[in-house]
Amino acid sequence: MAPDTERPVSNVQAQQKFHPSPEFSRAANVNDPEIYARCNANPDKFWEECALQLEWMKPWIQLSEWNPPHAKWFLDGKLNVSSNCLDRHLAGRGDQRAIIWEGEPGDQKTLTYRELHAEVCRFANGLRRLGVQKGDRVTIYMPMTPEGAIAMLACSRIGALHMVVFGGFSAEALQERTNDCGAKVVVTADAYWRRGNLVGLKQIVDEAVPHCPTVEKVVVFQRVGATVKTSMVEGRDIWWHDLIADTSLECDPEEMDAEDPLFILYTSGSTGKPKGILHTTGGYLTGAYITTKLIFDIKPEDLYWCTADIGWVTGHSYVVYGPLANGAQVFMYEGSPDWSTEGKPGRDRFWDMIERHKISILYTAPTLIRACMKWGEEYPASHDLSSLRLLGSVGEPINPEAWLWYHKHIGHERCPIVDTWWQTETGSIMISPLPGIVSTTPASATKPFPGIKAEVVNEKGERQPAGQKGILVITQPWPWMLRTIWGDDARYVKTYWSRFPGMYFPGDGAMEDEDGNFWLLGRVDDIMLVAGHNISTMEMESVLIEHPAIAEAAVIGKPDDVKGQVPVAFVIAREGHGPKPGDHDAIHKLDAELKDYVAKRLGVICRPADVILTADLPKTRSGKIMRRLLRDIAEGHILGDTTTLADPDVLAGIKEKYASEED
Ligand code: 6R9
Repeated sequence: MAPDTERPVSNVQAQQKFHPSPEFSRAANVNDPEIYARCNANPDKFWEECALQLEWMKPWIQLSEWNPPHAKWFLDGKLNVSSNCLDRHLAGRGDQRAIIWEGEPGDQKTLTYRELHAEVCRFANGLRRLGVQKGDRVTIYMPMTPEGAIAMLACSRIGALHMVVFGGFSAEALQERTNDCGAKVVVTADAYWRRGNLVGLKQIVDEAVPHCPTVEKVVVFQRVGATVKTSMVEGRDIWWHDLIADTSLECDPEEMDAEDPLFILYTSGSTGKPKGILHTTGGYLTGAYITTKLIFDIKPEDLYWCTADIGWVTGHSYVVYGPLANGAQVFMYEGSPDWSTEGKPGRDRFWDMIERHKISILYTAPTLIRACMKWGEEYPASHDLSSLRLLGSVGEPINPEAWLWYHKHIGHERCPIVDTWWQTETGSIMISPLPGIVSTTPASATKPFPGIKAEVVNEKGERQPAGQKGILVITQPWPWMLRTIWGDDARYVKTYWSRFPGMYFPGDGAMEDEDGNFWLLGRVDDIMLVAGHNISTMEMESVLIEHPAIAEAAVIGKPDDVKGQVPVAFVIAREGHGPKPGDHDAIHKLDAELKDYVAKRLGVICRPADVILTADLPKTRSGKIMRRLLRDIAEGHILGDTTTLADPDVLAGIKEKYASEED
């Protein structure tokens, strides 16, 4: 049998190439393919060119210093992130829209650059009034409203580090993160709207803060108002509007060193407590700025929408810092994709907003695309999506089927798709097409960004030949890399730099093909070893969702005495295509059909031992499937840490299903 590592990553369709149209290429921010050769030959020169497009209060004296695994960039350079995102644009586009926001109930708000600048200055003055100083930490626990971005920018203006906690996280998660970074102030809101319900953020803060000894003040933005009862703790809590009531519309930006910390953002690993990823000022902003400009091809006339919450790194780099550093018009939405402005379930909310606001660039996640596939194409089809010109994907490997659906039903075969691979730790995008010059293949994130050096290696750290699967590494430091883990530098060294000394280890499997395109294969721990063959769960999932009855799939390896591991597939049927609940004949027929189908497509070795039809899958709140928990179910273990699950109830349902359907 041929070594499994030579099997193609995906299927027939995956080999299809999609080229940007000549019109797109001609007008693109990058249309010279030479950029790769030029920047890869001399990355330092490129980083300097990128950073020089920002506004520096004082130039750097040395580009970088590398004491493995610690890097510094733009040494002694001084700048301020908020003035790069705001003040810099006032003369040229002060009256242009900066943020266009829609709340879930349909309320709207627009801020021009001048207005956003004033709001940021007022809030920054308010924070200073509360005693927040350069170097202090501020927890931001906010809904998706412009005030979340305002709070982040205000921190960066006065040199405080923000630590944003996703608004869907629990009091416990909020408390743990706040204590780990020792935040002095918590910024929150009374509540926000989600699927027609009010989520009381302030209540959650009230549960957490008594256990956070470093927190002195809580600032509360009034998003909802009288409909929700909000109790304020005397001496500790202050309304946002009271705090800024008589503050000045100007606030001098703090002169920050390029290496001064900008923010901490916690990312949960599969084991251990969350890691406080630390990013600094100069390198991070350079990355967010230049990747947004070149990958999203941002132009002043675009209306750009990244659907991520500001609680994730994607929200940091591609809702707030990257687009605003480019002076772009940014769209923000508060609520759920399946809720209408009339307060009823409505699965076309995204497409409705794209049509009404004439959004031209959409950046979202495979999990959302797969949900829309499951709902059916009639929802996007009932809207005019002709304003769209570029689509992006992030967060997980995008299965070819989902890529093609996105291309056809959202992009109408006209919009290039940028599949962007990166991490909280990398700060900004690392592998992605440049849409005007790179032809795409479904499910390949294509090429490392100019100047970024990525490779695929084997267990020993030796470079894998083209077409062979292995482990992704970044072989040279880059300006927007994390600097450390807050309070735990030893863990930084161990997690990212010890597996292969001198190389950054992101923890993802990958393959590089003959054309130098990268295929991301999921987390390294999501690789199964079936009878000695490496099988990526992602590959099997992609094949499963190509079956007409299947909308989503998660595959895990279950221990097996003979084969080491055998694949188990958890699948969700497409609406209207799957067997009716209780129709055991139909369920058995589909089960057998799916097993044969996978065996035929990928080889008998990949034939799932069990197929479990389920209504839902356990996902993190950012939409990543938690295969670890499915593994626990299949192995009959006590479930591991479930605190980052979006909906813990999902597990009980799957457990029951698993017990009843296992052969
Ligand atoms: C930006 C973000 C990082 C992990 C990463 C990888 C997965 C993200 C991906 C992708 C394949 C893509 N990931 N984008 N895998 N293709 N385009 O998601 O950051 O939340 O830190 O997650 O997400 O496994 O290692 P973060």
